[in-house]
Amino acid sequence: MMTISDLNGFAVDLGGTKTAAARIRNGTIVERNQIPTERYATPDKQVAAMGNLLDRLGYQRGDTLGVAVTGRVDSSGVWHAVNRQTLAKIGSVGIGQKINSVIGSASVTNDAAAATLAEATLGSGVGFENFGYITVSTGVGGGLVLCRRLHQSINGLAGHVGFSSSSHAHEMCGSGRHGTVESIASGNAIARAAIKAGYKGLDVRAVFEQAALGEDWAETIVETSANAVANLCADLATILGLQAVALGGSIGMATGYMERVRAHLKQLPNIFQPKLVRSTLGSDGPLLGALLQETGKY
Ligand code: BMX
Repeated sequence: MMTISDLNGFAVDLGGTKTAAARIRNGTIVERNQIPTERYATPDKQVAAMGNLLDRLGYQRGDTLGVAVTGRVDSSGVWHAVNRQTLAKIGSVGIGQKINSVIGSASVTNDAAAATLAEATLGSGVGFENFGYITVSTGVGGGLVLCRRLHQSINGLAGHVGFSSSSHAHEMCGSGRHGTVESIASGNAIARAAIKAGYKGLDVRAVFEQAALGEDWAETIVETSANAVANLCADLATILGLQAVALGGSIGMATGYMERVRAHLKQLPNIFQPKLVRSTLGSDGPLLGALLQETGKY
């Protein structure tokens, strides 16, 4: 596996549930701080939170900094939450400019795209010409490497695989699109399904524990999520000829989840089954990828 020994600097990962910052030396995270993400915080508050985390790591204006955020970031550096239920106050935010004036110069990229870049450069995607990454987390995000390049679009939506439709999904998604993969498979969807099943107050971890104990209602919820993600993998392989898909995110990497996805994939004809691999970088992926993006070392 390739290592990037001269990857040095700082990175921030603002996800739907947590915001993390890291100091990176020779391609390795040497120090990290994390706080819960405030769902209803204004853009200014989100940037202030990033700045506080970086201060604690010794960041100083002028240091190399890469930032990854949940939501799409267009080519002008404007940040939009695609799913407004995840970040209520993020409409069209000139995030690049804000970070520049409050913290310092940084490139800003989508969190899953950053993780994809890191996996393709340093992790589970090394060696594949056409590779996909899916994070099953607060939302369902992703990224695509086509002909060894991270595929990006002017509007920043490319790779947002969680907003494709699923035959398993029947509800409105916070993106405004009906029946998306995210609306049935994500952490938020699993928590909503538990409430609907009459188990208010249980978090996603508890739903997984109940599924492992053989509770039918929880088993159905987790299985439906895994089935939707398996079919997403098959769709991506069909449309793009992906050789491999890596699964990441707190749910994607939860014990037994990938095995469930694999079992559903195995029911399909071989040609629709990309190689399914586990993310090797885990929650370090968006941080390393954000810095890779900033330094252009990929
Ligand atoms: C959503 C979308 C993506 C993001 C993905 C995973 C929003 C706010 N986010 O699909 O941009 O990459 O979730 O994000 O629209 P996470 O918050 O689960 O890490």
